[in-house]
Amino acid sequence: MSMLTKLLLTDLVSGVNHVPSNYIRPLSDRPNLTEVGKSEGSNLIPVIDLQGLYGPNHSDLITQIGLACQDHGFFQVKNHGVPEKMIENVLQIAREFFRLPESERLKNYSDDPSKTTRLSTSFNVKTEKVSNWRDFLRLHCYPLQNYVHEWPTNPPSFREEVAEYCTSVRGLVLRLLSAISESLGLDRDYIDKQLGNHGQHMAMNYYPPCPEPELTYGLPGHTDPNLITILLQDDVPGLQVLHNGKWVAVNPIPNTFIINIGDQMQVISNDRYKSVLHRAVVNSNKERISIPTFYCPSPDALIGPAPELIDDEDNRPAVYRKFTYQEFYDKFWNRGLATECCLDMFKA
Ligand SMILES: *[C@@H]1O[C@H](CO)[C@@H](O)[C@H](O)[C@H]1NC(C)=O
Ligand SMILES: *[C@@H]1O[C@H](CO)[C@@H](O)[C@H](O)[C@H]1NC(C)=O
Ligand SMILES: *[C@@H]1O[C@H](CO)[C@@H](O)[C@H](O)[C@H]1NC(C)=O
Ligand SMILES: O=C(O)CCC(=O)C(=O)O
Repeated sequence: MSMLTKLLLTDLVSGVNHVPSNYIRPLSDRPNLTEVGKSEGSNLIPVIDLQGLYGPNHSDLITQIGLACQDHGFFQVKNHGVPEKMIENVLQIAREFFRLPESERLKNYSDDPSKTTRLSTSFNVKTEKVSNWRDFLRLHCYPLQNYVHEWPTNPPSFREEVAEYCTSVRGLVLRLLSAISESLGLDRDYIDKQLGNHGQHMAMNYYPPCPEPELTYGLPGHTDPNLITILLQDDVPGLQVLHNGKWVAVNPIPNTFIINIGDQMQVISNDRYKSVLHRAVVNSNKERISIPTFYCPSPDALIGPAPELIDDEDNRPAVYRKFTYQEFYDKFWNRGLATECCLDMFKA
């Protein structure tokens, strides 16, 4: 048996007709794939055109962004400034990486979440009871020069192309942080200044086709522990967001990023903006790739509600105590993607 054991899902699944038992969720915890709404009408995850951010419609755009953060915790952006070619390239590189021979991919395998560059599977194989239908390559990418030398060298253009993508996405993040600060009535550089030296991580998620997608998840419902996430998905649906108690599918729109508020933004905004549950489901026909960029404080940064958003007389006391991002992040990885929000452990 041990000779057949595979570290990565990608190498385990070719040719299986059934989901192996360790991927099967208990009955009460399976995705009901027929009960999912579409992102349209009153479920609509807003699509915001960032072109308007620097023109006469500036304040209108700030209002739209603020409402999306408050009501959905999610929005989509177009005219975001990241070149289309760069987006195509990074998706193609991820696709090629997961197609490399097992021995080549395994050069980067690790099940230790504290490693800054690693290929792994599921979520946290050391702590979880049920596995998830996903392999992922996780990279730290800011400051770039501290990490690029750890990245894969195969495909040969990996380091160069992914580095360019990371830098471009970081520019988008900084523009969004300024807009979000403004939408909260804070100085435009307020959030930027709370993040210490800043951190940027990225995942390349690979979800192979699954023979029985109703039994398992690519990723079960979770909120993101970081500040803000910039998600790129390929053209295969799979992302679902919880809105008004219902799961809503956010189907791909070409050349559009999905932005979601993470736990740290919920804290800084003193609960005005919401870090919302989302999940990835799998399908029986097609592999799916998604590439989230997780922007975060540096580990030593002290995070807490913005003083301007606390008012003890006006029924807005501080909802959270202050903590370092390191403390939060350790709790997140050790807890194993439980749906109950990690944030509850940091209430004032
Ligand atoms: C899924 O949801 C539909 C619609 O609400 C319901 O009819 C069906 O019984 C549910 N399926 C399962 C397996 O729970
Ligand atoms: C500003 O917004 C209005 C209404 O949404 C739109 O018609 C107009 O084209 C926008 N102007 C610019 C410069 O984007
Ligand atoms: C990842 O793999 C590349 C080869 O593609 C190697 O040069 C690099 O050192 C590996 N990084 C880690 C952290 O194992
Ligand atoms: O694959 C997706 O669309 C969602 C990915 C995600 O939520 C994550 O990596 O945390």
